[in-house]
Amino acid sequence: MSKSLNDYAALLDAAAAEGREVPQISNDRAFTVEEGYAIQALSLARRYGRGEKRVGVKMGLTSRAKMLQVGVEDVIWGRLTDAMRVEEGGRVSLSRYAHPRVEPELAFLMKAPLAGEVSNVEAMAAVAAVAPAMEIIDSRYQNFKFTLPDVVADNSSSSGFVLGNWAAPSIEFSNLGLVMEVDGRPVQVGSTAAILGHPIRSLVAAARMLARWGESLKPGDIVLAGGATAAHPLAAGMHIRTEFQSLGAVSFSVVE
Ligand code: OOG
Ligand code: MG
Repeated sequence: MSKSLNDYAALLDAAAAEGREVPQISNDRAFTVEEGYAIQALSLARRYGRGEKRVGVKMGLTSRAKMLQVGVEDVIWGRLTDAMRVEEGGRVSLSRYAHPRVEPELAFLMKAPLAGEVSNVEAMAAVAAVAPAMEIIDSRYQNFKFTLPDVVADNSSSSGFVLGNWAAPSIEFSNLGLVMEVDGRPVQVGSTAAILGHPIRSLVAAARMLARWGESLKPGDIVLAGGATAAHPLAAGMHIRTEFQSLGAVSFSVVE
């Protein structure tokens, strides 16, 4: 008998909880992006059932560099929970992950609800603050390889995030230079402009895409706009720091 969507959700949830790899669902059977989002919702329901709280969403594949790195060319989204939050300047343990990578992102903090078709101006008006951020992504699939429905089912590879200090949204954040360093050596250099030409477009896309799934952005939600550069693999002993023009820096260390 073939597996149900809930069976795949259970499989991916267990893989994420234990930091291990599973085969791609698309090796098993053909499935749609819609089914991918259904699996994601079922898998996150398991996390909420264990007491984790939804704190926002992450947008993915909003830059060319990211699309090229993983070979998927559609904007995607996933859910963030409180358990994924890494304290600024804190430590992450590799044992929690299968093959983690880190990427520089911009984060939004919402002050008003946002849902459906909205303009850039309407999206801006719903933002309380912006912050420099990094996302730790960890595909649960072998070799970090997946199709669009696969990655969507896997909560869009989401597994951790770290936020720097919040700044007023009146700061011009459309084209801020950023440098991501490992142990003081630059490994990625870019700009927030790589995120859909302007990161606010990622928030507009979030409002539209969530609405399709009966979800919406709420006051207090965090929204990660998507990686501005390709992601960098993590290894034990690394100190990762990203400095953003005007916004300051965000950092963490990696331990065994
Ligand atoms: C998919 C998630 C993409 C981003 O910021 O573009 C993403 C992946 O790269 O595994 O988080
Ligand atoms: Mg990301």
